[in-house]
Amino acid sequence: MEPKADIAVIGLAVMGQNLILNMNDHGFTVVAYNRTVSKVDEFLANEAKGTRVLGAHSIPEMVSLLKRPRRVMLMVKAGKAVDEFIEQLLPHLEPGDIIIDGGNSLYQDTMRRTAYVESKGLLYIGTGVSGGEEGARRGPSIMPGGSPAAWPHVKPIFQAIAAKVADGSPCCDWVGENGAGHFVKMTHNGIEYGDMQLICEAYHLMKDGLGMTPDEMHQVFAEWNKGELDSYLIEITRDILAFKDDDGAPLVDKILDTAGQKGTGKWTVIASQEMGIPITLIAEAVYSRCISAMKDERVIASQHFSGPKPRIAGDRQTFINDIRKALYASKIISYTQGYMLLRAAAQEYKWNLNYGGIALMWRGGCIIRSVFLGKIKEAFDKNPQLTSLLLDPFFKKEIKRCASSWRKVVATAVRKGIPVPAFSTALAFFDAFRSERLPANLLQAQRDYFGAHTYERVDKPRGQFFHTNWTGRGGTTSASTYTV
Ligand code: NBP
Repeated sequence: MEPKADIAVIGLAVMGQNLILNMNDHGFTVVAYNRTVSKVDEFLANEAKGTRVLGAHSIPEMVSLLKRPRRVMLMVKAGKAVDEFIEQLLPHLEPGDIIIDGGNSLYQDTMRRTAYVESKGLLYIGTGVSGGEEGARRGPSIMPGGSPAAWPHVKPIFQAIAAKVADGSPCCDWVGENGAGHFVKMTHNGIEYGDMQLICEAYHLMKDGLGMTPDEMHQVFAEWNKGELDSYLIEITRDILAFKDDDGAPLVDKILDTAGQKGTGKWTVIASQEMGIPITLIAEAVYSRCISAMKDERVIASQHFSGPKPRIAGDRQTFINDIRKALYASKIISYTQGYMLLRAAAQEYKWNLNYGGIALMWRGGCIIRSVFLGKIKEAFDKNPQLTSLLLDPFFKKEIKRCASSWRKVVATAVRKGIPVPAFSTALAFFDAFRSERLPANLLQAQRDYFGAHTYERVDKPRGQFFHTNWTGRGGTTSASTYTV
């Protein structure tokens, strides 16, 4: 019998199953396989019943059902499982066949795997898939990178199943070589951490500062979702705030205030540290989850320290508008920082990233989808060489429009003892970024004082380094000048 399947998907958890059904809806024949093989039959008998989906009970059977070049997509837990499946697949595949990893793999792993699989004559794709269960089923955002020669073979399937924006463009395009797709997905997840933290800080200010109920905040988020903040995360926050438990009380009030994390936010911050890019907002978002998880310690500390009364005086609606503008301005900073990281990675790894194309991929289907990303796409369409989003005329105008509200919200939160780490780090970044002169002259003097690390002078050309014998006891030898 002629092999007839277009693609195999390994991994029948929530993402794999829904992607398979999505591919099936778009006319592709998919073979399903899973480490625990009984899940294949369960899937065929339930979710995939009445579809064209085929089941395989072994890797050789799965491969025998595939058209050439064979396309095998892994939707399994990131890490060891991916390496193990690659090893199991290689003996059964041929040069030109394609292994695709659609999980949340670390981009350095994808770089290593691309080189390894290519060394065996095969092609490799590491792709970000965002949108959770609903996205996988109805249209995710897909961010593929890896072996460029694999892309034409995968493009028709990926672009068919991806989310589409209003003009029909798919939220999926080629990102770049080796780990580029997973790097972009990781940065997306980092930005998602930041967006979520900003919303939580707005909620905290309204709840404790303005004494608002979940129903009242539901109305505010419903309103915000009609304007510049229109996005999936604002929309789900609106719905969460209206959701009632069985007893009719708001469910959100009964959820323990400890946040979990699976690592992609942390990876983004590690990458930013390695590349020297100040991703301060995402870092605060990650640390905010960490401090939330220290519940027992917080409970003890709360018995030792009291703070100012949180209630904020003045016109409530005016302050709600200020919070909206503070959130919006902080979000602009977060995306500015995220794009700085993408630019640094592109330079480091020689990826030719299409920044507007990335905004388009994030515009629909994924968790950070928003109207705002359309504006980022416009900014890069107008100027593909844009070095900072803040310098785009639209975002420059928006930041200026929001600045006084942003300062008022951060200052009020500090006075009232309500933590707003993401709002305030965004403002601090903005103030530092717009400063022609920072106090690093003193810092460099300190470094030279204790470690002979040298300094440059304002009255001499850049690149000339000086050392001063500050105490009269030191010598004239300086340390070498390098930056890590
Ligand atoms: P999980 O991340 O829960 O992974 C479940 C799958 O991994 C099952 O097929 C399981 O097989 C397999 N697996 C595990 Br666990 N350990 C394995 C091992 N050592 N060897 C072989 N297979 C192993 O599923 P998911 O939530 O559908 O996510 C799949 C991938 O997509 C992950 O990388 C995830 O980070 C990423 N992702 C998830 C989401 C989301 O919203 N859930 C969104 C975007 C991306 P078994 O049935 O035999 O245990």
